Amino acid sequence: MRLSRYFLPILKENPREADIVSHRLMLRAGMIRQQAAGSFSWLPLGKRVLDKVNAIIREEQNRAGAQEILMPTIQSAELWRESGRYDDYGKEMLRIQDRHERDMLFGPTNEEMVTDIFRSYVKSYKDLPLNLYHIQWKFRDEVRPRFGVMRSREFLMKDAYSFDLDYDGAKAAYNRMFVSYLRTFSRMGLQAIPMRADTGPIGGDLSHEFIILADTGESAVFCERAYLDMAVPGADVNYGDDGEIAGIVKAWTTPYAATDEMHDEKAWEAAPIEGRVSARGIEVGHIFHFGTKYSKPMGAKVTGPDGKEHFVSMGSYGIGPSRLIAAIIEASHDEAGIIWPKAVAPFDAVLINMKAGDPGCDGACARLETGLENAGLDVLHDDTDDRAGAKFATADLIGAPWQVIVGPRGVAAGEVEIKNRKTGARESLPVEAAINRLAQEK
Ligand code: 5CA
Repeated sequence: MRLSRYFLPILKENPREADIVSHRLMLRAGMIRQQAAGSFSWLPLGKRVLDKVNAIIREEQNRAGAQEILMPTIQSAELWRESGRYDDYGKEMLRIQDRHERDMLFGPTNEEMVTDIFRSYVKSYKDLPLNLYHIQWKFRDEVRPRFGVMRSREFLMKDAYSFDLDYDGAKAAYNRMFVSYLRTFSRMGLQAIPMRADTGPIGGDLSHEFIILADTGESAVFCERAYLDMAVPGADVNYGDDGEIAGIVKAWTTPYAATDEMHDEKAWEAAPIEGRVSARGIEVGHIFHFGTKYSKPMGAKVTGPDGKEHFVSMGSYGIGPSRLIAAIIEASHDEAGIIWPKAVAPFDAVLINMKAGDPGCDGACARLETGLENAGLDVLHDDTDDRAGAKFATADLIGAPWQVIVGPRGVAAGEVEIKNRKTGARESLPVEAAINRLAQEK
């Protein structure tokens, strides 16, 4: 991709409306644009990151046995009257009427709709377990939308919903999602800690929030340091083995970890004092078991092996991909800009032509661009005639893991420079060697 053709509206000045670093950097790097309070467009650079984040979420949901669907954003109030939540949800729900004056709403979540899908088709325990998810826009009329995409009104959510015959089945489904969340966040370079959490308007009796520790986080959290050294299960984890999965969940729920609302001072004081971390955190995922809260009022039941009808036991499992991107930036940046973890970087490398128009530099850049792309890397080629200083600042700001710097002196000596964005380490090497090196690092 040539930067001269790429829509990358970089801001030189710090935007005044941004209070936290992720919001500031997302605006400055031309990733997002605010359209109204708490509502954002995703520009090309931001959309690339969003797609990478969603791809990881999908892979890990599918690996854990969930199946992707896509439900509408606009829902009928009728369904929500069945569960009783139409009145309960309050002002956060955006209520709409269509031309026939039918009550509609912009979905803040999808428990009712997915329960309706389930009850229309599934009648026997033999079709269980079932877990359906989608990645879809939600709207919540937050009192205080703030911090950019961290707490917005319209935001993307991956929401999964599990259906099981009984509590044991539902607990196994909950555990599978728990483990898939550990893998999902870790693949994005994040250390997410599962914490006992309040269930709020979703309801139920068992719930964990997945929290990234960060000073700018909205929640006060309490956990043991032990979490910071725990190994996340590998891709070979066996989701078909309920015992193995339950073992992982046990290990990850044994040290103390709770959000403010669920904090238990007594249990906390029982933990060794030097291991206690009292911090702030960003909630990037939230999982719930709520049993028959929706299946009972909405009549979602199956025939069990005993020949009798059972209301299915359900859970729901959310991740906020848009918030996640802000959380990744909060966790990984420096003075100069964003430092993307490899797995979610919008580009693998920025190729900087220090003297566009110089035949030697142009030729080396063309070879590098083709070579790197053939090796499977996404490259942003800065072919503009900006000053070198501005080019370096842009490359640092948008935070691709590698920069390849091509200048007339290096080219005369047959070499280009590569720079690691995270460590700042630089190395000079011939074009072919640079291509091989970055291909290996990918
Ligand atoms: N139906 C359940 C689980 S699918 C649910 O709605 N859970 S939730 O309310 O906890 O939201 C799930 C995730 O969406 C949160 O963990 C968070 O990452 C994200 N999220 C929630 N509200 C916002 C918001 N206002 N802005 C950005 N992301 C949000």
